[in-house]
Amino acid sequence: MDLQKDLIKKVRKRERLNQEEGEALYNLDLYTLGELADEIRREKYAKKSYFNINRHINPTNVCADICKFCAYSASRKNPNQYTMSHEEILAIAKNAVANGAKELHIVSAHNPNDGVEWYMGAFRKIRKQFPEVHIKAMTAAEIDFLHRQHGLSYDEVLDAMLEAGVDSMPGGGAEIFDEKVREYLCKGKVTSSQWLEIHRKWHERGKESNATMLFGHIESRAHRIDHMLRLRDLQDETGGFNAFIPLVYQKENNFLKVEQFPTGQEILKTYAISRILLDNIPHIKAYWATSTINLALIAQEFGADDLDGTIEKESIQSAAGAASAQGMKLDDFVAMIKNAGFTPVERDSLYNELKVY
Ligand code: V47
Repeated sequence: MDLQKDLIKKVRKRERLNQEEGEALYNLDLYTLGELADEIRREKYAKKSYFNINRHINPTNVCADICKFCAYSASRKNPNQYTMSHEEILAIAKNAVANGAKELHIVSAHNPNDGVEWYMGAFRKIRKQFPEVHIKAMTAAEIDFLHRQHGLSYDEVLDAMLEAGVDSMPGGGAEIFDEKVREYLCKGKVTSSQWLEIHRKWHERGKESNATMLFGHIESRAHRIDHMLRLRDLQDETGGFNAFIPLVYQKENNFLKVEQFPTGQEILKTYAISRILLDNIPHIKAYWATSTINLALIAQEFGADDLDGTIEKESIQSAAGAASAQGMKLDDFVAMIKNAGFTPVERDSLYNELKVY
């Protein structure tokens, strides 16, 4: 009991916690943990909850890599392969911008049939046609794939992205950093140290990115804490991460056999702990596509200050069972945040406030 009291005191004094203390946070009851995370959240953002008007575009599902948790990749359980042409991507972008999207979140599978120019050419054309839109594109996993497939160095891929007009990097491909779990989940894909190296290099170019963590499958609580602390270490060096996004594992149509799924309580604890541990990453995003919108709304009381966005269409998590295929209407989104007692704030991709509702 004394140990728990000491831990609570330490959090209230805003002292940094280590691996062991991070794990011990899970032993606090949900309400105490929520209160601690909420105190930090209020200190930073009061009752504001951020979101943006964005469109997810997933231009191909053909993938050379095999991740057991993935239901989106066409080379596994999904027989419906597709690869969009630049014209198709541009048409989606045009429609999205006309509907008010300020950010295009573009993430692809690792398609061995497409060259570097298929990726970069699409960004360049979007940039030319829609100079105002924020292009958030290319996970570290995709960058590593282009490096492996086409012999480019990470620097060369990152410079090509800059030249093509990419503004920021999404946080995908991080999964779980623990090497053993990672090898079982997605052997052959970008390693943990490579994922961190790529983000470091992007930050060194003065650019920002996000970081995800896929949880609720075969990982332990200790693995989650380890994942967060590796991100905290890099953030100490570069300061380039905007948001941490815990992605709740979706179980349909894939090859990962999971016996026990996290309870709502475990998911909320994980949001709260990330808020407490990641004292140097400004935003904690409850990505409603994987947490469900109801839990994302509650997560606002457990440290989360961001709900991603309206999404419009999404193919990766929805392939694995999430209810995000058609996105969310702006009015509904705003009303739900308000009804939950928070102030919806539309932001741009780098968290400048655009409109307070
Ligand atoms: O890295 C794949 C995940 C990620 C499943 O940066 C799954 O703002 C749950 O990176 N269950 C891609 N998740 C999505 C992503 C993202 C999403 C929202 C916002 C941002 C951001 C980034 O999707 C992959 C992988 O971890 N994923 N399969 C699944 N079955």
